[in-house]
Amino acid sequence: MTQALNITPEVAVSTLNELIDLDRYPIHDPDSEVTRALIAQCRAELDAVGCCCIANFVRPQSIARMQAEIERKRPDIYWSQDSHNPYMRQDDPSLPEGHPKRAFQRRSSGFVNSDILEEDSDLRRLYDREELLQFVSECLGVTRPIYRWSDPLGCSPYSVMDDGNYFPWHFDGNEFTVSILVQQADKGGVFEYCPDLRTPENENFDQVADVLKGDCGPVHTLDLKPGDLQIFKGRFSMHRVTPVEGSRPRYIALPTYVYDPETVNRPERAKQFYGRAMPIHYEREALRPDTLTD
Ligand SMILES: O=C(O)CCC(=O)C(=O)O
Ligand SMILES: [Fe+2]
Repeated sequence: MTQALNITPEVAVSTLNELIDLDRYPIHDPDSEVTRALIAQCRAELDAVGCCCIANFVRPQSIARMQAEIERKRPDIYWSQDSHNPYMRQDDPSLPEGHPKRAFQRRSSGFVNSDILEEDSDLRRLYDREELLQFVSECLGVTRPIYRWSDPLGCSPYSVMDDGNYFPWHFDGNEFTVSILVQQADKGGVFEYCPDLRTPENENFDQVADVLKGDCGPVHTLDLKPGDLQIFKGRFSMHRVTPVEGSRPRYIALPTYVYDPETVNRPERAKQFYGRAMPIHYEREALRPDTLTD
């Protein structure tokens, strides 16, 4: 944690300023006019399209350090291929064909899991900052506190997609994700999402099925650039990343936040994405954030 006893407020701000462009986005000063206006704008975007984007939020030097960290971690990336329905659950043959729980798409992608981030990783330092948590919480306009996620593998990983990789339509296991693009692919690797396609009360299976069949009606596209910060309600807005093409891979940092700090991914999802399930995933399997399918 940054606000350790021996760190002065000035040092805390200057270390945050190494990561975030505080000149343009002074989130360490939540009451400043600039920050208040920024929060209002993010809330309006989130209300309108379930997602907001802040250009050049993370400094280019910090993005360059994240990119170098991912390159150093290449040998430790967990690469996987799997077929998924949007809920990352197994097939349910009792349901009719055409039900979205029965619609599987092929994924291939890699993760630098959160537990192997380097000690002085810029992503780790960013995720640890109280100021970012508070800022994200304000932007979301939540009425109850949000927390960093307890999932040791999935709480703040880098997602890596090489030539040919695809990340199909799905809902997340956690409520909120902050995405920071670290490197853009030559071609493809575009983030597409359907704002609030389901709510905690309504799975909206019919419209989910339509999107899987190719209905572009509810689909929005986000043109992220390196350093941009996106806040996104991944548990309610179905999303995907289109196939990456070309020799330059797509790298993105995914720090995540939840309402219930105790929940973690189901063991099934932890194995699919991060290569293993740990005791915490089994111990907390029954603890779900809501009654939605995942
Ligand atoms: O790579 C992205 O932009 C999103 C990845 C994603 O949806 C996920 O990891 O759940
Ligand atoms: Fe996701």
